[in-house]
Amino acid sequence: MDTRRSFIKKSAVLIPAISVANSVFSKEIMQEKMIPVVISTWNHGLPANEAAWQILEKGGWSLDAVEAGVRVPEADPEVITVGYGGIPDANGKVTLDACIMDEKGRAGSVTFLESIKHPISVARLVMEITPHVMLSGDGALKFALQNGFKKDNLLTPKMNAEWKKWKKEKKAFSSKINIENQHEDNHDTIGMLAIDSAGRISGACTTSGMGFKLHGRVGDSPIIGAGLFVDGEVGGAVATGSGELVMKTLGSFLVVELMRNGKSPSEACEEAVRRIAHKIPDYQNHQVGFIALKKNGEYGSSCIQPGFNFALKTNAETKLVDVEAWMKTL
Ligand code: SD4
Repeated sequence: MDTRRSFIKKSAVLIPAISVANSVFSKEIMQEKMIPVVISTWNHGLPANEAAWQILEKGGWSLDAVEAGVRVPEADPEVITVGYGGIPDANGKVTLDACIMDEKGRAGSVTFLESIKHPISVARLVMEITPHVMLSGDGALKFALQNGFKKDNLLTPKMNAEWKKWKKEKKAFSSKINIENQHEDNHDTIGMLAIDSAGRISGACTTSGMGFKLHGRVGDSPIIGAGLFVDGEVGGAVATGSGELVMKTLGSFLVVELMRNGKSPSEACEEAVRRIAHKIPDYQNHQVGFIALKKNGEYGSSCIQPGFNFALKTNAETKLVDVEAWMKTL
């Protein structure tokens, strides 16, 4: 079901080495090497980054890139945690959350949206043609249909069978997720951050959320400041994992604010993980991963448990980076 853990385990090298960062020359080298850049959560980020890169390499806008990027797993029925083919909720409905944000701080979001394959594009339209940030449920669906989106059945036969099995077994709801060796395969949002060659940063986040969640549950992913935050003067961050923990600590906003105050992306992500551990008593039963990108192209990540990784693409490299778990450093 999930090939993420089959990737080699190694510590992330999160900060590209720049030895003479103060000279004009080195700044030029840095720009050339580190921008454009795209990072995204989990191994489904690899094909998503490729789609984003097609726009970035032509000098396109990072907003177009992140939208195009996350549409890849949204449309892929094999990715069971995003869009079409996502794990349904307790009522057997696939309900989707997504949001998008650009370098000017413009933001759009949809929550609890059914029957639309590309919630990220609806979120972008909310941002572009309404005075609002967030539309939810039926209202979001009506808005999408009025604006030319078409209805699809997002529940694949495979996921319908999984749901029936889940119902029959009457398994107690579990929010344990993304944890190596105890994996329930029920989360794995894609969050993506990109900086284009003009230095503009954008982010997108889209998910079917926690598998077999209560009907109506909305996670962190469509909440600006929780699942995603971008500040064009600083950088951006996205979260994945147990949304409830991220919402209670406003994780992505926190990461960006820490970077504003001088922390590196890795330090900022680690501090946000530490905040969760400090505030939430049963954090050991959960996974949360953050990825962050600074305006200069520097990137970083941290997570609670082993098993989290993110995909990176720059002019120089394309790779999947395994992230060292914060709990392992204790
Ligand atoms: C949620 N944060 O709905 C999302 C799920 C997720 O990796 O990110 N999974 O809580």
